[in-house]
Amino acid sequence: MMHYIMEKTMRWFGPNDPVSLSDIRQSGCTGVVTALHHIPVGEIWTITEINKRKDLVMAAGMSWTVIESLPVSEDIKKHSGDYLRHIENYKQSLCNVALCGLKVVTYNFMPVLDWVRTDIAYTLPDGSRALRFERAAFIAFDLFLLRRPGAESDYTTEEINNASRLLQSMSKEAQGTLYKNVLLGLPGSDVPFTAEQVLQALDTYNGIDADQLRQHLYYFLREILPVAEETGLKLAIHPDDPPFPVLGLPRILSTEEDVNKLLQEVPSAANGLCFCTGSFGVRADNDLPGMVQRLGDHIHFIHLRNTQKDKDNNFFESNHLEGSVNMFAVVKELVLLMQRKNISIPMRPDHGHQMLDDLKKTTYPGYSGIGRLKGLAALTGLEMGIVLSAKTN
Ligand code: DNO
Repeated sequence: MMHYIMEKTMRWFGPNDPVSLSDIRQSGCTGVVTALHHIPVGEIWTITEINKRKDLVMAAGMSWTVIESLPVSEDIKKHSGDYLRHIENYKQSLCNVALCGLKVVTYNFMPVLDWVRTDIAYTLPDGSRALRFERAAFIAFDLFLLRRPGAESDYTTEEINNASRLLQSMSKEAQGTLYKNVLLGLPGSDVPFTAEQVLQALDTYNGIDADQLRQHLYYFLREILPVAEETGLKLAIHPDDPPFPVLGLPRILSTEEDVNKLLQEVPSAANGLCFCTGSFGVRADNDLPGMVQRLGDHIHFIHLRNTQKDKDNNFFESNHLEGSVNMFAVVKELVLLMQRKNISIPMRPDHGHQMLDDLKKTTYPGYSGIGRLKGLAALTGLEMGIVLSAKTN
């Protein structure tokens, strides 16, 4: 019997990424996950541009089979402006990437912000740094820095008082850093966004509740899935990160129930998930090993990451094998899934601590080289132990 193992990949942000392809290869990856970030959201990825990127990856001795991400425009999410043209463009991009030999397309349907943390340099006892979400800091941002109209009604009096106390204890500089950190997940956020701009973007979702947003997702998928099916591509939607509503925005992919709704509404083998343990794992009601058992046929790409929660619902990104996610149980189910289906599913260690020499470097938050290498090494060992012990039993 063949023992299938996960295809090891790392995310690469392209030629400007301070982590090089050779760093990624030396980490033990056979594949790279990347995207054409220079192409504006909504426009077509041309065959020339796709092949240019593919050639770079291949010249470094690795393959490119997973895209992260082929972004979905805000217009598509809202059914506004140019959404019909963007959907046609998306279909064309899918045809082009399939022609170039790519297999999996990751995307998300989170309004406005892709991911949210309050601290991107949370120092751990050993001196390394992690990403963190602190609820009181987030509430302080929402109420007192962004000043979102109506935000008070989302929080309890105790939460508001805690947030206010926290803000008062922070220097102006720390408040500025908090403001910047929360908005890092806004695409194109190298440019600082003003509170007015952010409020305006949030305002465009007025009248779009979770049900409406779901309908927009299903519409989009009904349009593009036939193309994915014909070309043999698999679609992998990334869950909400963090998996609960933020800034009054609707969130539609936080739980197993959300995934089930999506799979029932738009049934297709190509309609699947980027199974991100770091995102789903923040909710205690998500049973991750069970989700692998039940949703396995639709897991097309895997992000392995762990988080450590505390009683106040804060969390930080912990070492890959330590934290609230039982990584052994998850990887065991993934191994069983791959063996049952005789396939190898691509995975990447999601994020890593900024540590050792990387403490001196500026990299994309969560995507420094050494921390991810450490995560990959731990996960590879865990997987190998599971595979080998199953073989000898
Ligand atoms: C964050 C990533 C996300 C992910 C997108 C996929 O570290 O996991 O930015 O790439 O949500 O569309």
